[in-house]
Amino acid sequence: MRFNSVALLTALAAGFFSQATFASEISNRSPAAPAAPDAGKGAGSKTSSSAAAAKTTAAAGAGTPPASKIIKIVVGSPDRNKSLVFTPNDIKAAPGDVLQFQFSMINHTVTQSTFANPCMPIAGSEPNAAEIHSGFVPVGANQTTVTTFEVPINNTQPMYLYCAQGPHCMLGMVMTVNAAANQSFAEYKAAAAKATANVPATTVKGGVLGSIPAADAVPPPQ
Ligand SMILES: *[C@@H]1O[C@H](CO)[C@@H](O)[C@H](O)[C@H]1NC(C)=O
Ligand SMILES: *[C@@H]1O[C@H](CO)[C@@H](O)[C@H](O)[C@H]1NC(C)=O
Ligand SMILES: *[C@@H]1O[C@H](CO)[C@@H](O)[C@H](O)[C@H]1NC(C)=O
Ligand SMILES: *[C@@H]1O[C@H](CO)[C@@H](O)[C@H](O)[C@H]1NC(C)=O
Ligand SMILES: *[C@@H]1O[C@H](CO)[C@@H](O)[C@H](O)[C@H]1NC(C)=O
Ligand SMILES: [Cu+2]
Repeated sequence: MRFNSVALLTALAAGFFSQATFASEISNRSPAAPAAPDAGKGAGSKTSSSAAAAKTTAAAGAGTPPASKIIKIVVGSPDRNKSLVFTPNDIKAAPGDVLQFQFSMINHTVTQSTFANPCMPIAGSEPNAAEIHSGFVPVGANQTTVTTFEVPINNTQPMYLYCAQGPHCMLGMVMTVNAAANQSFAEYKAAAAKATANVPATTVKGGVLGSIPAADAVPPPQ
């Protein structure tokens, strides 16, 4: 555990982002949204172990393709009142790149769906697909580390990703990687807004959980 006790974790989670604030954020975004989940209940059992590998980009010689890069994605936003987003949320990535999701606030997931069935795990639509799911990553107040989920990119196939917490997917907490022109981020987000359920995947898959010092995360916690 990253925390001293379940009680401390629960207190931190509740104090960090109160129900009132959460409800107000939800209502600002969508009056018709389902009720917010109980932010303070339960305790995550995630054991974020070793620090993420300090990846360095490979030295690129003349004439070689661009070096692979780490693409940092904040699961949230610097503006906590508009934090139910991925930042950035519509990206291009090349084979060899690594998506580094940084869980800086609240209690989110990054989970893969198909374009056609947003807010649903991809395995429900394509049982043999590679699947991305970070699991729920709660963040306590004043945490000195930020949990990361690193996903290596193997091809240029479009990926459609969402947060499976409460109604976050319907509220626009979605993102695309190499989205097709005719299956764009905007179209995916619009389809997600009409989803009737937000379903997490069952197993952490497709990436590696780790942690980095909070001071190294973008944006640094306030
Ligand atoms: C995070 O969210 C999940 C799903 O709603 C919940 O089961 C878990 O208890 C939450 N963790 C914390 C610490 O609030
Ligand atoms: C964020 O929301 C809180 C609660 O609704 C409000 O008091 C505060 O002024 C807001 N901050 C900004 C920058 O809008
Ligand atoms: C977090 O830090 C702030 C500012 O230093 C402090 O006021 C607050 O009590 C701390 N919260 C917890 C749960 O430690
Ligand atoms: C999107 O365009 C590609 C070709 O560029 C085509 O194969 C595919 O069927 C199109 N998808 C939709 C949903 O129109
Ligand atoms: C790329 O391949 C690795 C190793 O099989 C896998 O863990 C990862 O999830 C794959 N990336 C994507 C985006 O599917
Ligand atoms: Cu979320």
